[in-house]
Amino acid sequence: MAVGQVKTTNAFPYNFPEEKPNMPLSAAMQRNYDNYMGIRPETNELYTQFKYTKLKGFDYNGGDGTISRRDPSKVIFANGKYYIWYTHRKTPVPPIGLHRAKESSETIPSADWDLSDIYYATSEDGFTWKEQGVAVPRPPKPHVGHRSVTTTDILVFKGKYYLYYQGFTEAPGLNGGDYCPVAVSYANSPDGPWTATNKIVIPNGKPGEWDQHSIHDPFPMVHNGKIYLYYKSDFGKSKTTGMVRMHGLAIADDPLGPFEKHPLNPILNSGHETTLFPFKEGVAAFAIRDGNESNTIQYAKDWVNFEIASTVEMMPDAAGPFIPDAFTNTKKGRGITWGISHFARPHGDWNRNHIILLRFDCDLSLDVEDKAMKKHHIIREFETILKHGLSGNQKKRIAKENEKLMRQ
Ligand code: AAL
Repeated sequence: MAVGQVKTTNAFPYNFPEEKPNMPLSAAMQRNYDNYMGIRPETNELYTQFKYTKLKGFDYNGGDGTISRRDPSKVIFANGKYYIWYTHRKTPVPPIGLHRAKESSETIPSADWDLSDIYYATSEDGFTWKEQGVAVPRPPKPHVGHRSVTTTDILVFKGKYYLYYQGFTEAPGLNGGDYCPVAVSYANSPDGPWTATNKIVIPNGKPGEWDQHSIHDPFPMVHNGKIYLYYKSDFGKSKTTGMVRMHGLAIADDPLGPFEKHPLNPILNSGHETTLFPFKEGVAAFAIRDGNESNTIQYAKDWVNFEIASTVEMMPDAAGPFIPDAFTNTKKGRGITWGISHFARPHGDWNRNHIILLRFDCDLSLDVEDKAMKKHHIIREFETILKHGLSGNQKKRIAKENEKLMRQ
């Protein structure tokens, strides 16, 4: 062969074939055709960017850490307006931290979600909100949740409203991390009044089981005429590693239970708070922040066995999307375009620790075609990169490695 000539047989074409070509393909190319809803992010219905907007209408006492709003429910539309429910903490002092839980009291919170009640707010545009006050307060002792009721989510089923939430009977952190099962309250209207069952509806696992300490972030939807409630648990802490966070599923015929935990739990190996929505015949889930597959959106055709559907950036924390078909028992989920999420320590100061609610927008919808949301690569500020600088110890380690090489 002459110099400069390349021997190619059957090279992959320059014009990207929309269909999987009939030719030998690498594992990566097989995956690109087989595993995603589009062969590039622009055509992948489960790929999106996220845009953020500050909400109007909430006061945080100048951000001094005495008021927190976090872990919003999904958004629902009822009575001509949008509704959200969320954890609301108003304490004389900011939280002292999980590691100092023993110093907490009836007025001094350990974690940001300690000593909290469930509040709600309404809006006509999703940007300006009016806080309506408490929906579910902490019940009196000894009922589940008397220490704190937090991290709620809403279900609408056969004309009734149900709020599921974490019920604490001790300060978070007292026994390492959180210790909480899930409780439920119900009402005939989203404005209440709410009746607390004062019973545990999703219990912690038995000692030794993965979800023995916490049932976090309950997230109910309706599928196959049943309540499909996804949740997260923290587990697997060892001497050298932190907690693992994975998600499970519990299913019931009746919103008040009994709920049966799925035998394949955990069903999502990554993620922190739960965010899901019906999509086509299946369900899509956000895997944010933690785990081998964090920063992905995943899809389970059968609502149980999830596969990675896209890799995304800057995902919303604790997102509660507006999901018009969350409770319609749909087999043709249409997806989502916005919701409410939260942002921790907007000022970056642990001594004034609190969380604020925030709006996110995206295009994970079969009904919207927003090209700007399908762009890839977020341009980061130089300052952000510099904040992730090397520590003193890392610099010392590098100096040692250099020295070792020089001596050779
Ligand atoms: C989160 C959630 C749960 C945890 C705590 C408050 O964001 O996973 O709600 O208990 O942190």
